[in-house]
Amino acid sequence: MDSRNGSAPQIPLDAEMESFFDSAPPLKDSAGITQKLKEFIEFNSAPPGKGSPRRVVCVTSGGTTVPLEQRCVRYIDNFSSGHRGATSTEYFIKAGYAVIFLYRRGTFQPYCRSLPEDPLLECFECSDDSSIRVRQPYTEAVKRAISDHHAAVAGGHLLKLPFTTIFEYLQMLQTIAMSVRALGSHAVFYLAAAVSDFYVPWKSMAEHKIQSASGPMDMRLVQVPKMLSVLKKGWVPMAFCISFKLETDSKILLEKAEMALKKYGMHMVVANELSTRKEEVTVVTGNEKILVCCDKTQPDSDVEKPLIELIVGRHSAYVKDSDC
Ligand code: 9Z3
Repeated sequence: MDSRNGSAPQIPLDAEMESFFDSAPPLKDSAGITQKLKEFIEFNSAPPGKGSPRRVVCVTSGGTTVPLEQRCVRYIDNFSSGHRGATSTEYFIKAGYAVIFLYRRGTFQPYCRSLPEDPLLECFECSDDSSIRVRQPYTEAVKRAISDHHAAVAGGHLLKLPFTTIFEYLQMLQTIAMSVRALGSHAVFYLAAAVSDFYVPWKSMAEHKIQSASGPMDMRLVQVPKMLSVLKKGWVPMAFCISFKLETDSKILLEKAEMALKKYGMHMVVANELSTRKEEVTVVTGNEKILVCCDKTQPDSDVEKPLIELIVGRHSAYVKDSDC
């Protein structure tokens, strides 16, 4: 276990993972993040209205970057918009969960779906008395976004933690795992972020901007250690874990998802294809393959609504089983 996580229990990492964490640049404001998590979990374990404790889900969202230089000018990125994570967060909160939203800076945010992406300023206008007004077609959408977002954040049910690089992502995921570990089966990991498979180890990375004058460049990328197994088998053995499998070739998708389920000990793997990911996914469990689709007869329907309903049902059954 990395000493940067202070009082967390000592959990052995495999050699690859250990070398990843040892060589990673220290996470900025690690103590502040740990403190925010502690307060968030305490608050949701004993809500002020004395209702029952909320279940906690960590939703990861957006893609990780792989820096090519320590003083980073260039990096490798991926396509993920963060739409899946942001939308799923809204449904988890609606279902009564407290959400730790671990998201890539600049990607989609919960409750902003119905606002214009570009430019957001489109929604507003200055009136004659120099106050700012929401323009007519957007009034309802902006009101709803503000009040839902405020209810979630100010109500203490949504904690947003941003990352950019693969180093930050894995260190933060570990910190979150250690923070929710004591919740046992009441904790859920919903790993929708598109995580880089390869990275440049910090120690072998150029410090300064790579120069082009010397012609073509050779660069060795090392495989990112498979944190799914460490997460499930080491950090949070009792948590309910859902990972995602993305492919562009439908012929190998389900086979790969089944392999991930077994290899990493996930409870569910959500299989999706790049081009149809917004319309349908297949949820792979130990003995089922469940096709989940958006309702194409409804104008604003999305696949996350039935997906989160399915997950919440399965998680409830898991909690019941674990409590017996
Ligand atoms: C997913 O498969 C997500 O569903 C998407 C969502 C990234 C496709 P968007 O952010 O897209 O809404 O634009 N996430 C996981 C992708 C991934 O990296 N999976 C790894 C793999 O396939 C396992 S952790 O090997």
